[in-house]
Amino acid sequence: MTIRRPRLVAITRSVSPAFAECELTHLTREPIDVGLARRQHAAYEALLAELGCEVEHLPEEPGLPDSVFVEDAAVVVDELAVVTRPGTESRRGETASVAAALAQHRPLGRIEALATLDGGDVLRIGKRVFVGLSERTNREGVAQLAALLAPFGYEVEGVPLDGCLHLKTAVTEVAEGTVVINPRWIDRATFGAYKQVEVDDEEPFAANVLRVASGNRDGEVVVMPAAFPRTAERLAARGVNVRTLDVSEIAKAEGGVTCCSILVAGAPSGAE
Ligand code: CIR
Repeated sequence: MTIRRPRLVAITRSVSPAFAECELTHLTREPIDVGLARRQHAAYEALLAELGCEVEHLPEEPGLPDSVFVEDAAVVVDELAVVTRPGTESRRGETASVAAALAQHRPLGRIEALATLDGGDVLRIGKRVFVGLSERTNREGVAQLAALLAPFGYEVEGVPLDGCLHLKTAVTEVAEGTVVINPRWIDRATFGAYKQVEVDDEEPFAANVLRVASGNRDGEVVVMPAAFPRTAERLAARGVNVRTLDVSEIAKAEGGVTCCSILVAGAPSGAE
């Protein structure tokens, strides 16, 4: 029998040798073991592959410390990929190679100066697109994204946040209609239309989880850092299929599990 599975491409890039010089906004700099970060990142890619993603690994960028965080360079919906203009100067060089990779999968749109927008600030839930008004993303960035996505029926809204780097540091979708949220950084009322699972008080960074729906035998899986077992337990109690990874070195760079990939859903592929 032929089973037709939806393709799910995961665009990734290895940890730069300059990773220890990453940008930091809310965290204090701690020594980063770049070798360990690379092994943790390789395990992340291996897990995505195991979950049924086709991993498209971009070449390393030795001069761009934060280039492993590909999520910030683009926003992808079914109809379009929007190449961002990252809010920090040191990261603007990351977008060209990501755009070239995405051009194989989607028509491209672009956020233009003087707008700024980091992909980590963009949370799409169905046709609603929430955009964090963070230190990286300005109102012009929200307006340009809204104009690019409006023809496809997406409603884009700017959302204030406080105390964390990106919107998706504070909230992500874990299952259809359910978010995991840290209400200290974001107003819960903004997400009042969804069921909410709060992070454990001792795990403020646990709201950044990666939902992978690749249609493989495990069904839908939520990937999250192993450092947050209490929140993982809360999600598992709701029936979420959680897989954890040790990403300690990536966390020291203020990154999480969504930041290290861009998931691009594709047409069904003939399989088995
Ligand atoms: C930065 O400050 O830009 C990086 N050190 C961390 C970016 C993390 N990206 C993300 O949450 N989407």
